[in-house]
Parts: sequence; C-alpha cells; structure tokens
Amino acid sequence: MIRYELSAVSRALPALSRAFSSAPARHRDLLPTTNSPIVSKLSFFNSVQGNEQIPTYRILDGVGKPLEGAELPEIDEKFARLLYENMQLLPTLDNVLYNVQRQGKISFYMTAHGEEATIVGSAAALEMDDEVLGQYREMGVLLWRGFSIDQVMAQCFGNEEDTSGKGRQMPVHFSSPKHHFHTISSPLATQIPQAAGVAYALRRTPSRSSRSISACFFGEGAASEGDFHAGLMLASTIPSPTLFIARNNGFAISTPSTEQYNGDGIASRGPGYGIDTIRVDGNDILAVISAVREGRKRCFNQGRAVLIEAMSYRVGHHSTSDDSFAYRPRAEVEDKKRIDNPITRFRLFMESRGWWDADAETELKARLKADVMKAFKRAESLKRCELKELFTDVYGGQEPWNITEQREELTGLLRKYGQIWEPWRDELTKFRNNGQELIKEK
Ligand SMILES: Cc1ncc(C[n+]2csc(CCOP(=O)(O)OP(=O)(O)O)c2C)c(N)n1
Ligand SMILES: [Mg+2]
Repeated sequence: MIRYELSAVSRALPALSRAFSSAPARHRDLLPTTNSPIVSKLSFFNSVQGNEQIPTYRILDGVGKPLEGAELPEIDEKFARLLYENMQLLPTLDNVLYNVQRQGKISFYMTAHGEEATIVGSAAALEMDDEVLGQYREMGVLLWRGFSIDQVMAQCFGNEEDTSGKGRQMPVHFSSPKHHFHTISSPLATQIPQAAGVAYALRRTPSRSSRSISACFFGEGAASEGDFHAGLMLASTIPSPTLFIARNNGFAISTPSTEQYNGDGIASRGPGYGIDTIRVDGNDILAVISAVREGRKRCFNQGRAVLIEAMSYRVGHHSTSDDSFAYRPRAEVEDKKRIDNPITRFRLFMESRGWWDADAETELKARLKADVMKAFKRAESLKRCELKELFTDVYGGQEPWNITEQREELTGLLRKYGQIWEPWRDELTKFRNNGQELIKEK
C-alpha cells in the first residue's frame, strides 16, 4: 500500500554496504562475529541515507490534495467524518479545559493543539484492544475508543466519577483498563520499556499473541532518556511486537528539538536497533493512518518492534505551567497554526470529495461545544470521592504500615480541627459525605 518511502530507512543499509563494496580493494574475508564486508578504504559514515536526510512520508499536500502517485488508505465518507469529528473534539475540549484551569477550577492541563492528526490517525489505525502506553498528550486515543467527555471531565476534576484514579492523579494522567489504555505517569519515558514488556507479555499470551500489539507514544524529548534505548533494545532483541510512535513536535518544553539530538531526528535510531522505521508527516492524518496500519502489520509479521517518527509542531504551550512565548516567537506559532494545520488539511480533502461543507462544519462545532460545556458544568457540580479513598488500593493486598500511619494521622487532625478551622471545614464540604467516613473510622 505504501509504495516507496515506508521502507526507505531499512533499504538504506544495503545501499551503504553497496557503497563500500565498490571501494577498490575489497576483500572477501569475513570477521568471526559479523557479515560486514571488509574494505581497505578509510571511510566514516554519519547517515542512514547516504548524505541525505531520511524522507518524510506524506499523502496529502498542504491544502489537502493527494500527492501524485500516493496511494490513499481505505477510507469512506463515514470513516472520514468520524476521523474529522474526533480531531475537532480535541481542540474543543482543550480550549474549554485550558480556560477552566486558568479559572483555578482544575489544577493543571495539557493541550494537543497541532498534534490532532498524529493522535487521532494513530488511534484509528490501531485495533481497539491493542495496548496503548501514552506519554500525556494522547487523550484523543481514549476518546476514539469510546471514553466519554464526562469521563475526561471526571478525571480532570478528580471528582467522584473518576474511576481511574479516584481523583488522586494529576489532570490528564488517564488510565482505563477497559479501553486498554495504561496509566499515564509523569516521569518521562518510563512507558517505553514498559511497552516492550507489555508486548512481550502479549506474545506469550495465546489468546492475544496473534491479535494485539502494544503501541507506545512518546515525545522526541522523552527519546533523550535512557529508557528510550532500553525499550527499543528490549523490543528488538527479545523480540516483542511494539509499535513505537515518536511524536516529534519540535519541543521538550522550552528545549527545541535541534538541541536534543545531533543526528537525523528519532527515525535514524531505528536502524541502529535493526527495526523497520518510517518518518511520517504527523499533520497528514491519511499518511499517519497508512504508516501505523503498515507498522502494526510489520510488528506481527516480524514479531518485533517498529518505529514511527511523526513530525508536527506543538502549537499550544507545553502545559498550563508554561508560557511558550518566553522562548519562541509568537509569529512562528501563528504561521504554523495557519500553514500546516492538520485539521484544515483534512477538511479540505473531505470538501474536495463532497463529504463536508460549511453547514456541516457549523453544526459540528456547535454540537461539540454544547456537549463539552454540558459535561464541564456537570463535572463542576459533582463532589470528590469520599476522603478515605485517599488511602485505599494504593498498594495491592494488606494496607502497609506507612499508609496506616498516614491515615491515622489525618483522621486525628480532622477530628481535632475539621470543624473548628474554617479552611478545613470548607475543604471537607467538597468531598462526598464531607469526609465523615474517614473521621468516624476506628
Ligand atoms: C524524567 C523526567 N525529566 C523531566 C521531566 C519534566 N518534563 C516534563 S514534560 C517534559 C518535556 C517532554 O517533551 P517531549 O517528550 O518532546 O513531549 P511533548 O511535551 O513535546 O509532547 C519535561 C522535560 C519529567 N517529567 N520527567
Ligand atoms: Mg516534544
């Protein structure tokens, strides 16, 4: 389906050895531990593509027109609408929740502005029960799988409907076993070796081995962590069907990607681990779908890891704790928003097929906004979990001594000050049963 660029990197290595083989004094001998051809010409190399950069696979141009010769993934009007609706839902939720954080109603938030095609396209190309290990910007995968707007709100508000963490996780640190979405954890790159382990477990589980892969999302900044190398090493040598999806959005908070590597992005590292690799235009949802579908297939066929580097630009601030205009020009961001907008590109494609028009756009935006506002108002009115939940199921099995000690200390303080000290009295009203179950506990 993907005719040329997909195997570009894997094909580059034979090309390199051909280059060496044309050297004048080539000997046929082999060293004991490698099949590497022996040459007598002193020559260093620093690229997997001769002297060129790894190409970027793309189907749609900047105005949503298919490139000449590009093969479109299988897609009909219904599926296209679903993709578009999911892409539009992300900024709708992001805009509301970003402002809700600014009003002090939630503690933190992270948007996915500019990465909608990478996230929704990947989600759409995976099977619903592929195990997903995300970094933190992948809420769109959950939404694609049926996680509701109410559930998003419950997690961000940490209210009593937050079944994933009972309000004990930071906002956007989602978790949903039902949706095969593993818990997001803040320390960067921890999900990368974990994903290799998950894939290994899948391979060893007969009911899953020929059906599911693990898909691991991470930023190009996280790829600077040692865990990136540990994860790729594991998934390529053990081996295990892990689809690594690097979201290269140009920044790790304020550090531009140019300061994070001296090589050719993240993709150049794949061949070092002997795994099939592709770089894809992360703002082209059709290219992302084709690359992820093919990458997933290769995970099965070869039983080992595949690496995809999706190129985009982080249009939003890193998080609500960041002001990106302190380290990048406002004009650059405005340009990227306009020129390479993943949502606009796909909308233009849909319009060219007669699948979308201005009326559909107006209707969708109004509907999504109304749905998000309704869920926000509802979430805001709900109580938090009963306070005693703070100490339940932190660990499996019997409650360890340190949790018992902390629970008893809080209970004692609440009995003493809970009703007489105003800040605590007010705070307790936000919990279900006003935290009384914990206070009454023996
Ligand atoms: C081990 C570790 N180091 C540093 C941080 C602080 N930190 C949080 S996000 C981030 C940037 C990550 O950038 P990237 O992986 O490119 O993802 P993006 O935010 O661009 O999606 C940093 C440095 C952290 N959470 N964990
Ligand atoms: Mg980044």
